[in-house]
Amino acid sequence: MSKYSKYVMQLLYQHQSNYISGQFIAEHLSISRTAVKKVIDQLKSEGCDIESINHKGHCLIELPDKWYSGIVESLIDAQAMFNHVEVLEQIDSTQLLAKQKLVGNSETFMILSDEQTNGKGRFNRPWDSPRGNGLWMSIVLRPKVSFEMITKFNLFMALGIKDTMQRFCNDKVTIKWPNDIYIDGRKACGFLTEMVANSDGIEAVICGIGINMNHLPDDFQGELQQKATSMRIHANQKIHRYQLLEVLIHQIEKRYKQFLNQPFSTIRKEYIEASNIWNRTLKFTDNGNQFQGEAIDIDDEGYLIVIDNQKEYHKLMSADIEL
Ligand code: BT5
Repeated sequence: MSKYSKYVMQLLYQHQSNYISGQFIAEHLSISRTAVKKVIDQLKSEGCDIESINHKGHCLIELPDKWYSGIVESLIDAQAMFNHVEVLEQIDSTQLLAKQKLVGNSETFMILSDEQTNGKGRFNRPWDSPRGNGLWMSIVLRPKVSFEMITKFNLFMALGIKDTMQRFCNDKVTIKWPNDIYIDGRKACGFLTEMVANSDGIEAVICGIGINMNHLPDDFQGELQQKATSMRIHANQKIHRYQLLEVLIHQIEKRYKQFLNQPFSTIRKEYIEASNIWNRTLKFTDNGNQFQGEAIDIDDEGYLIVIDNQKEYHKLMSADIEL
């Protein structure tokens, strides 16, 4: 990709639905009109819907269905939450890259990739992240809090992600404590929060979010055919990735501010109402210990209170739950 393609895309996006001339772009970027034409041709060959009319210029007719840093940066700039953003076509895992990139600096940032070849869930489980259909992203934040707060962070993020997805879906979007977002009994999103901490507190929080955005039922393979779903299936239309990203970043920012300033108790009721684990027998795995029981509450600290089949109480900070 030409080094100017980012800036040409940025200009086209900023003037979206208007025509901008090759001359205008050339002057803006201090490059020749021939160079501009080359970049525009390249973007078109990648599938971008750009209309070029003689004496009028170029117009981005529709936002592309692929991440472009020129557009993502314009969206993120407006939010001012991250120092920088990285947009990739392919990576093993945005989460692994984020963990490498946070070392030796104190920056906040976001990494998005069209595809992950080795996406990871919790406990190193695989996360299916094919090209085109998903939002695969990791964010790095630097809250000045103690490391016990990481669980609270995860609870706030869950509501932000759930609210974002609900904005686009007709069916009810719910949280499966602590790390999944469900629609109609199937998993549509998984997220995980990791951290780098020392005795003074947290150095960085790394939150990886995988949202099945535009899969059709046949796009899921193997066990996922029975277990997974996507936003599109419950929106009855294709999801515009940049609209989704914009709402998601806005929600993350809102919930992050809440996390920094409010105790979990202020969102506890909202979280309980958004959860799909109540009034049913569940299978729990907590540190290798398996039992069946019923979740009865989430307390003010964010612990899940469970009563097992032997009528014993458990207070869980994190666990695997099978619905
Ligand atoms: C999660 O783990 O649900 C957290 C997933 C986080 C993925 C994001 S994508 C961006 C960032 N980069 C990464 O490498 N990771 C993060 P867990 O609760 O362990 O769930 C994993 C299980 O979900 C797998 O064992 C499968 O059963 C199922 N699964 C895998 N891919 C899926 C998908 N695309 N949709 C629904 N379920 C999936």
